[in-house]
Amino acid sequence: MTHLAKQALRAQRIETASWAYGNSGTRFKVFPQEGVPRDPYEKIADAATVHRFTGVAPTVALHIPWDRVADYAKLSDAAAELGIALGTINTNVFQDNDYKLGSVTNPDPAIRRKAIGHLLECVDILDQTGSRDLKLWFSDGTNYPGQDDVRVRQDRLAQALRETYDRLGAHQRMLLEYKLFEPAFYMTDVPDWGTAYLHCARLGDRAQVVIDTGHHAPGTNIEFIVAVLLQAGKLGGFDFNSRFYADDDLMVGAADPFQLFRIMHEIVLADALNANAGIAFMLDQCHNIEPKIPAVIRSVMNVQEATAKALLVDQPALRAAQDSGDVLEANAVLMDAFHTDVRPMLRELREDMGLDPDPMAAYRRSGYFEKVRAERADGQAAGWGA
Ligand code: PSV
Ligand code: MN
Ligand code: MN
Repeated sequence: MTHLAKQALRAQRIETASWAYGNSGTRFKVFPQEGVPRDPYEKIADAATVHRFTGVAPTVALHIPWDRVADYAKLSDAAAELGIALGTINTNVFQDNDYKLGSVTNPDPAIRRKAIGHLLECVDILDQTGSRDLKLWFSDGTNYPGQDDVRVRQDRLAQALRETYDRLGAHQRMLLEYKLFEPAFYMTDVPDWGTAYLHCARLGDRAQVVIDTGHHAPGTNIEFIVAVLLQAGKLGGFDFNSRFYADDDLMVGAADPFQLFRIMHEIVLADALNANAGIAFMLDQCHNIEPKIPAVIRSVMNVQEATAKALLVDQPALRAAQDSGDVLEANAVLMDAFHTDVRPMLRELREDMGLDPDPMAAYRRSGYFEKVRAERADGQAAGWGA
């Protein structure tokens, strides 16, 4: 591996999600786990543990109100003491009885006002945590044809986004996430990258699109969306996870490592890996049956492996094959990189970084799980929605 590729991997940053450390499940059942954090401070401690063993996950995203605390500056200080920082602030306008017919697109102006109030409150939180990004995902939509007017709802959405965007500070960004369906089953108000792009384009430079890899129809060419948004300067970041069927929120790289490689190849081609490019590489996952901290470590490693392979693509050879119309050679150049076993290189890199080459084994040996299992035996575990 070239020196430059190693440098890029060393500088890579992956943000973990606070909710990945808490209990989660499907609508059928949440299987509680031992040692799960009881509050945002303990979630941060778990995120710091992932960073300690991987060296590339120095920020953790919060979800409000799941991570509501009285003093965000204090939470930020606690994170700093553990060697990490608070990252993206995720809004939540999908878990209140008032939002049955939508939040910012609800037909009732009082409910729209309440939802916008939450978005603005989250910008206040950005100010306190020093975070850069506000991430918006709306469950808004309709279940039945005729239930509401599509264009009127788009106007309501645009107004809410405008008011929130105008409240952002100069160094803050708004990241708009789309999702094909669920919980709305007929029509979702932000169902695809085109709709998200349209709203962001109208708002201005600091509004960008987030690609959650689990939010597309089967067979969607996600790397194409990545390429197009990158070219338009409108890709703000990723919510990484894997899907077999719908929005499964499984570990990234578990279902389709080739897809993850193809996505990272587009990122590398556009030189968008480094922090200056402003792409947030976040995990949005739930570990329902597997132990949570090792699952997050595994996910971080999966992103690193896909990235390393993307960095190995022989770009001059690829370009030459493309330019000469050599279909098979172009494909072979890409596949050679994908089939390379990059794990030995990543072990070397970790050693260079002063880390254990095997983060999973190092975590297991550390005794962290046994420690928190004992410490957190009393009290209510934090969960999805808690
Ligand atoms: C919605 O499915 C989503 O992907 C959004 O990012 C939410 O904030 C998150 O899941 C909650 O887990
Ligand atoms: Mn997401
Ligand atoms: Mn999702």
